[in-house]
Amino acid sequence: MTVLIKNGTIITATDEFKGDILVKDGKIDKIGANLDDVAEMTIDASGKYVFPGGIDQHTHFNFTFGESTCVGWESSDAAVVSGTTTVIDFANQKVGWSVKDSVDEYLEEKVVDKACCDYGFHGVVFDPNDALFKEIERLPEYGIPTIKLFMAYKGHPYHCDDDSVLKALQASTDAGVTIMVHAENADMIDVLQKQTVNKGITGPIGHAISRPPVVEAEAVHRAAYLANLADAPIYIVHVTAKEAMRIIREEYAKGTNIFGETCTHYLTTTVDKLDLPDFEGAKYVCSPALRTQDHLDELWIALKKGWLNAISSDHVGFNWAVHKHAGKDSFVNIPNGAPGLENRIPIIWTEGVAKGRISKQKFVELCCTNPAKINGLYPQKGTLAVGSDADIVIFDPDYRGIVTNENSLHRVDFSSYEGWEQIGRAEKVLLRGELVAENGKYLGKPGSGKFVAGKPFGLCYDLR
Ligand code: DUC
Ligand code: ZN
Ligand code: ZN
Repeated sequence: MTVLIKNGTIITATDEFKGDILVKDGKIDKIGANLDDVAEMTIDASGKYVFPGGIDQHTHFNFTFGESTCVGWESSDAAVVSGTTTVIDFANQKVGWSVKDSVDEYLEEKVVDKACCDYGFHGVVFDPNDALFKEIERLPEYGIPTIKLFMAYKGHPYHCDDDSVLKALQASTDAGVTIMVHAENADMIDVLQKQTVNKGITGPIGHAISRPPVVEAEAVHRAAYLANLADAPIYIVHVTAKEAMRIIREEYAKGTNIFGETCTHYLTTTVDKLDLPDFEGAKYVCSPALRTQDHLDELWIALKKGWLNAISSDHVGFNWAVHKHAGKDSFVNIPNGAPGLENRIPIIWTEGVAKGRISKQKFVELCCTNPAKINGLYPQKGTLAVGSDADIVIFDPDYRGIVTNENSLHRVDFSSYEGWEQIGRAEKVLLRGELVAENGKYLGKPGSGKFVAGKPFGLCYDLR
């Protein structure tokens, strides 16, 4: 299949120019001015921006919290219609299993015949034993160069103590595996949760009260020390607090190989949502907790300055009517996480680019290029270059709409952005040269998404 995209304004992480793109056999074959090749499909992109397919490197399909399991890969068309063509999902290690076997089973049972976008995985440690630390050295052979450990969640099977984080970091260095951590102090949270409940605060706001910024900042600092001791890079997922971000900035300036991302909701949604009446606040229970506006403002600056390196969705599709109500009597039991896979590209464009907080190039860097680098997928993914996969978004900046759950594809019973104005949208989306979405409609075939193997130490590409 050949596709010629004519007259668009091409945006990459570094450039902006008018030009044409020729796609051949799923790859970008040519980029230039006035290309006159004959193609099977020609797309006129006049007045549109043309940028690389988005990479959402932080999603949780089929995530289990307590008794609740959230929506899975059948909803991955929601990524594609919004302009995300690759998703890196967290695949949990099963207790007593290797990461490889856990991922293989997950892939076979939940992913292969459903995926609408290309995909990769981060392992998630559930069973930190010697076999696991040994296995970390082999993960790149399986195309999985990243693994996450939870410093939070005392008493949960996936909680990891410092000894596990340190051993994982030590195992990672020579192998080129990037250790990702959910950085919150588990003991502080445990104490504060009990004290908050004892004071009679059991509604969703208790979640934020028991997870103040210091809980995050302390764990980020500790993670940095552990990484230095192991002489390994470390990646902090979902940074929310300005204090935590400042530690990343300062540690990096001192020479620590520390990187971090934030997420759509931490840039756009404030903690007061947790106080909404009638248990509506439960929709916004995610960890770390939402923050006040001053944190949001500083996170935008951090992105602009390169102190944080990517924007992910941290998508978790728990529904409100059933899953979130597991915590009706105590916020402690509200499943953590919020949907956002379908909103990341349009909301970051709206709130970031259209409102002048970041440039178009920064948008591409944070939502496409850096996630590809971090996960060892660059330059196959995350950029528009000759030889790269033809994952391409043709974006209409003049579109205006209102986000509604009714018009969403994510198969969750609410949208975190209900009623928000949306500026711009993905008019057409190509995945490896195939037109897979147009004006919010998915045109592809579930199961057509392919696994993309990550190369070791994506982070070694210079992110700053
Ligand atoms: N951490 C995540 O990254 N996602 C959902 C819940 C959590 O604690
Ligand atoms: Zn987490
Ligand atoms: Zn997450």
